[in-house]
Amino acid sequence: MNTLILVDLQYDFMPGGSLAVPQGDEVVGIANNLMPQFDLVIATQDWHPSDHLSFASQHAGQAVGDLIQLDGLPQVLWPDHCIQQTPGAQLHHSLEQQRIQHIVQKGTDRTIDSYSGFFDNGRRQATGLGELLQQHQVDQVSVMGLATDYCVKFTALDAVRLGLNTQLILAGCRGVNLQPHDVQQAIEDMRSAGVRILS
Ligand code: VGL
Ligand code: ZN
Repeated sequence: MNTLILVDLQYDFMPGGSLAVPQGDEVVGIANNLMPQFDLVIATQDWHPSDHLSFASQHAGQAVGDLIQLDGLPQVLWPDHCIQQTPGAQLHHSLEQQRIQHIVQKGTDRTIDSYSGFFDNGRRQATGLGELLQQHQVDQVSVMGLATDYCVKFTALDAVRLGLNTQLILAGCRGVNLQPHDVQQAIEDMRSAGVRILS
């Protein structure tokens, strides 16, 4: 099974969204062009409760971009984003959703963030994506979406750790770059972990 994983193609990560990734909207058309080449297409969806503890708004005296400790894990604080049932959490309307067989939601536990589509950041709970791929006997995945330096990176790294042959479709990714070289570092981290970078 040749599988495409589309990471977080949601309005809050698009220009105008609350956690906008520069040029994030450019990858929607790339996803549409690629989907017909795959046997299985899965999308992840960041899906937070409104009081999620990754939101700066939940921490008095803290600002967006601050780094805190959350239940023993480092946590960057974000603007409120991808709140369940809100327009910002919806997948972009131009994305051809009839080609997507499964949507995997993540970040639903208030107390822990989940960048990877497979596990939360503490690897305490699985989302079901790993089992889903196993059921479909997937051994090869291609990953693209938003954002390169967060959810794409951790999804690709977990895919490799689970033994999947993993490719990053670089043209289909855009990053946040909270620090100037975060995207470049993320690409290096993925490459050295064994992700094949397609450019
Ligand atoms: C993401 C930050 C917070 C992402 C999700 O999709 O990369 N980044 N939540
Ligand atoms: Zn999030």
